[in-house]
Amino acid sequence: MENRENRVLYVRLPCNPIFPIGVVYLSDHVHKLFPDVQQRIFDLGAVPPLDYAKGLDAIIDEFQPTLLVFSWRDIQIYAPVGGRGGNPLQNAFEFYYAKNLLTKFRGALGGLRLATSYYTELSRNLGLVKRGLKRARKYRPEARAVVGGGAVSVFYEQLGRSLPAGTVVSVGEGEALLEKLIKGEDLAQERCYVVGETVPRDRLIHEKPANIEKTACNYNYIETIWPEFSYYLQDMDFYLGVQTKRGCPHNCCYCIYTVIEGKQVRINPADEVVAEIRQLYDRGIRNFWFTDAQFIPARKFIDDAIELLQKIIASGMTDIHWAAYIRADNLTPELCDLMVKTGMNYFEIGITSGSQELVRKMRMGYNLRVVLENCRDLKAAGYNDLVSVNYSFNVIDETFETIRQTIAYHRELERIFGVDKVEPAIFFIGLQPHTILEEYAFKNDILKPGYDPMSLMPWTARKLLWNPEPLGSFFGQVCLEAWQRNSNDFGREVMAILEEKLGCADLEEALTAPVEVKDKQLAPVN
Ligand code: B12
Ligand code: SF4
Repeated sequence: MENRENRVLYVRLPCNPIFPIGVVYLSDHVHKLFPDVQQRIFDLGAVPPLDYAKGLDAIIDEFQPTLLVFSWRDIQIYAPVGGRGGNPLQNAFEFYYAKNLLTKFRGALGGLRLATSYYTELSRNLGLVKRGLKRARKYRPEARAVVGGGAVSVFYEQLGRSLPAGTVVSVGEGEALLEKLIKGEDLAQERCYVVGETVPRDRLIHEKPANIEKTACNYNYIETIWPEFSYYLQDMDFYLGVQTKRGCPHNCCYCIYTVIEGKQVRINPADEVVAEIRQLYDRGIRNFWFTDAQFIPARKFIDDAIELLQKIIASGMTDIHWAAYIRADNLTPELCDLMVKTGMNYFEIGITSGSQELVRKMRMGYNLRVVLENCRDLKAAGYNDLVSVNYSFNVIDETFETIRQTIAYHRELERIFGVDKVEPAIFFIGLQPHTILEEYAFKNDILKPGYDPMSLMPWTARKLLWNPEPLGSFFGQVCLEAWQRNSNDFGREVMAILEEKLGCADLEEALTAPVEVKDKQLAPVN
């Protein structure tokens, strides 16, 4: 029997203004099961930094929660774009690779600024959890804190060390865990541990998430527990999150999504997804981000994507736009047509490399030839908007030849969509725990088990920001030159410099992976 005294406060910890879909879904789920439980959402993503503590105190004084659900979205900030503490990649590269001492010094200063802001954010968020719990206990001595969200799922082992005893640390989806917390049931079977009482089980993150069928989020209810909801309705350029499925069956060597969400794909029923979009549409929203790890994770989910898009058309919501991560190897002409008709106007493909040989070595399961064919279909269907192609150089076995192949591949994508429509997003992999790449780093003595994946100390960060020698310094120089030439068009500059230095392979070479007797590098870990 549920404890009717439960008062649940969801605190989304500070974050760039991305719609807090995680806490919205959790509170919706709890409400559907326990309509009498009082709930409230408080989103620090919509609060100016100076007001974090004051705002948190005020909501706790007013609401007096018994359960504080802290949602922490992101921690890791290695990105090629301006992050919260500056451009992290540029600072790191200037520090590691600049030959000019002044630039190196600038990089060191930037890196220091970045590290300071990173550690400040970390301790500030941990401080908010402690502060919130302490204050809530003034009113309700039995109050409890539970932390979860993307950042916690990735760094659950490390974060527990700095949280108050008794805090529940959750991995992955939180629906089933909150259900048990509200019922006061034993948590032993859940993907979580309790600080100071239990330790995370070995391979906890690899455990399967609960199989819960998702229904349309009830936004009529959500707006009653979240007065600041309208903040996200004001900016019409904003993409609001809607989830259409969970899970990814692939094994890409650097990716942790497949572990967080699990390999089993769980489809949210199309009618429910459309009903959810409808509620937001009726509130004026026209831009949606399908927050799935992959919108079409494999060919066998093409029919589900088709069904959803057909139902969107049938619903009459013809003036919407949407974006998503798309595995472009899983498209058909019919699906392409529907994507264009339903208003897809941005997508990201994470092929990582334009060399089929490397794509295979990274265990990504992509056939690059098929990706090109499907992109041609998409263009033929009338797609004229942006595509962001994510490349990460130097993940494994990169050579000048494979770089030339990536350039050939990229130029072909430009021929298909138009130079101005294809945005090369150059990432360097930030090594994440529990990935096949981490295993590889252990086996090759690049990292030692027990390293701190959250460390931004230069000696660790240099390894986590994956750019190993012998090509590391070469890429370092190329990137520095690209920032110097035009930091606003970094990706295209990197491609141009690489082509100037190395030339471009024949496309056919890029698409053909020589058969190897065995992939020596990466052993699967699961
Ligand atoms: C879609 C997505 C994006 C989209 C978001 C679009 C949008 N408008 O919403 C885009 C492309 C913009 C994006 C950008 C970035 N992202 Co992103 N993104 C994702 C992705 C794939 C899904 C997130 C999502 O919305 N899921 C659906 C919702 C419903 O799930 P959820 O919010 O996670 O909530 C569930 C659980 O986490 C849990 N939960 C949440 N809170 C709590 C709290 C408690 C107490 C409990 C018990 C449970 C719980 O229950 C919820 C419901 O099941 C995840 C990876 C993944 N598969 O999870 C990465 C992920 C969240 N992103 C991540 C990062 C780092 C970023 C960037 C910062 C990357 C960068 N360096 O630039 C940027 C910038 C974001 C920003 N804040 O500015 C990281 C965060 C962890 C980390 N490494 O620090 C993740 C986990 C990927 C990863 N493994 O690295 N992202
Ligand atoms: S397809 Fe995407 S989400 Fe799935 S494992 Fe690969 S990188 Fe991760």
